[in-house]
Amino acid sequence: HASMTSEKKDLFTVESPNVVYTDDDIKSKYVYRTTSVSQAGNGKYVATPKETVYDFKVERKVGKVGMMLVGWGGNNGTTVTAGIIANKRGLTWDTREGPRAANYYGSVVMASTMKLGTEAKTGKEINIPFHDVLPMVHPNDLVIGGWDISSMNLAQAMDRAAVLEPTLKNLVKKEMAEMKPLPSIYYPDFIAANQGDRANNLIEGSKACMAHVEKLRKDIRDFKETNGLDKVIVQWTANTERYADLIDGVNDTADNLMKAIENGHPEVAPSTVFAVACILENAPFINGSPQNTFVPGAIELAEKHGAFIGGDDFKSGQTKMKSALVDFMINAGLKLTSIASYNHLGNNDGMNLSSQKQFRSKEISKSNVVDDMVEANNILYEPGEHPDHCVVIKYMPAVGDNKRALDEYYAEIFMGGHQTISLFNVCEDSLLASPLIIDLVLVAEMMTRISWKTNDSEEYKGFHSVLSILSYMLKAPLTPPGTPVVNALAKQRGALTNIFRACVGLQPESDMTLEHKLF
Ligand code: NAI
Ligand code: DG6
Repeated sequence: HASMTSEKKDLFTVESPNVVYTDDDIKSKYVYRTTSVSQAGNGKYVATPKETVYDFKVERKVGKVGMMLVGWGGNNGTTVTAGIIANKRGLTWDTREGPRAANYYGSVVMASTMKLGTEAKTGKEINIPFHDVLPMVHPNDLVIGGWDISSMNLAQAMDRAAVLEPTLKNLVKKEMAEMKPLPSIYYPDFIAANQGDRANNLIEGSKACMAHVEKLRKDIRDFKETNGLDKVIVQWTANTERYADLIDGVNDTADNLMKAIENGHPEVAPSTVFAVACILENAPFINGSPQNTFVPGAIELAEKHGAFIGGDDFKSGQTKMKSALVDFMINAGLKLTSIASYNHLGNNDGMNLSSQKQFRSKEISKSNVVDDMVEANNILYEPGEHPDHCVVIKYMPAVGDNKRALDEYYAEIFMGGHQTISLFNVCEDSLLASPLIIDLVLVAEMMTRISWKTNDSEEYKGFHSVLSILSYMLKAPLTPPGTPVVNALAKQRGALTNIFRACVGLQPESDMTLEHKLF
């Protein structure tokens, strides 16, 4: 159950000569074991075990953390805010099914556990909350703010979203009415024309310019100062934009992107302007929508400044299921031949996506999510062969936030037989997305306090600017340029949990359980 208080002591310590605790840090020496493969002349592979020793350092002081949402007055923004307030205050409310209490269900960090190890005496598995593996910020302690092109205060916006029970809304209404989104930048060409009516809270100007970058930077600094924050994490949970055209000389390099902003080039999206402002302000920026916010120039800018970025597009229901189910099917040796993915929804996101260019951004992020699993199995698939994959989204106002998703997975099985798996998934979209927003902030914040070095270097440094460790929460994971994208859900979770374990000098969870098999 959710705890109202965020204060707690370490749940465990690691007893090892490779792990040192000081008041400020946890330092670990970690042997990273991989397998290096080369192909011999005869076409055979040679696999060589490889060991690299890394030193990790985790800052133990969490500090005071702010979360700023772009699109704060939307369904996700209002739902996650109300959810955090409800958890902070330990609220319970009546529903037609009886009382309900605030929780963080759906958050990997707050509501899932990780195996710490095996109890010496009993051989019993000991599992601990994910949140206890490293010293992480508690969502109840986040200071929340943000921007929206709509001026509604958060209480009105929560009513407009029509996601939460009235009994719960009544309990948080007063606090939320005090919360007002900052004016934002609005370049009408990037989101659907049907959004125009709500755009009444705007910073002047309808294309990118340095004044916009500077204003957003100032907003972040002011928020930090007013609330006495140590750091701010910014997340785009605003409308899905259309893709920006990739143009040489405009958004291909960091310098060109900055020049394009100075010159007011019309192909620079609002989300990219936010990304640039955050990079320059060294505030981690995560894109929860599918558009190509991180044009090559934005990635290069982040690398230059050593600023953290992550994206793209929250992976909440249909796609999360897909990246788990396809992982299972292909790894079970079943030849998936087609996926038909249909959904309809009636919230403002659905209305925006009813416009072709914005739908296209979502179609791209929803379509590439099985590529790595297909490519990895050269028994089932010839090079270049791919299952048919069709994505349809329809706007159906009546169902509101209660998205309906229907999927048919069609596979070839033993001896030319067929298997059809049909899924029907119904739930409030924003109640799945809100915990992801929390996880993304918590993990991104954690990454600002982890550094590493190799044996032969003196200086610790941060992880790469592109935080691919966030992949589990995202449909189209952004990875450092030239590095592979992993979509398989189990592998994504493995990366997240095992990197956290490595930071306290623990081996990856191998699931071999030899202790129960060899005696
Ligand atoms: P929403 O339409 O309710 O909220 C978006 C908010 O962004 C609106 O309040 C709008 O006024 C505001 N906005 C638009 N342009 C803006 C700008 N330039 N600056 C500041 N605010 C701006 O949508 P919802 O349901 O909250 O979803 C938000 C985003 O998250 C969408 O792009 C959606 O595709 C994406 N997403 C949602 C998921 C879910 O399960 N709810 C999952 C995956 C992605
Ligand atoms: C229609 O599909 C609306 C979208 O914003 C999705 O609800 C959202 O991207 C979540 O998608 P998924 O595939 O993770 O459920």
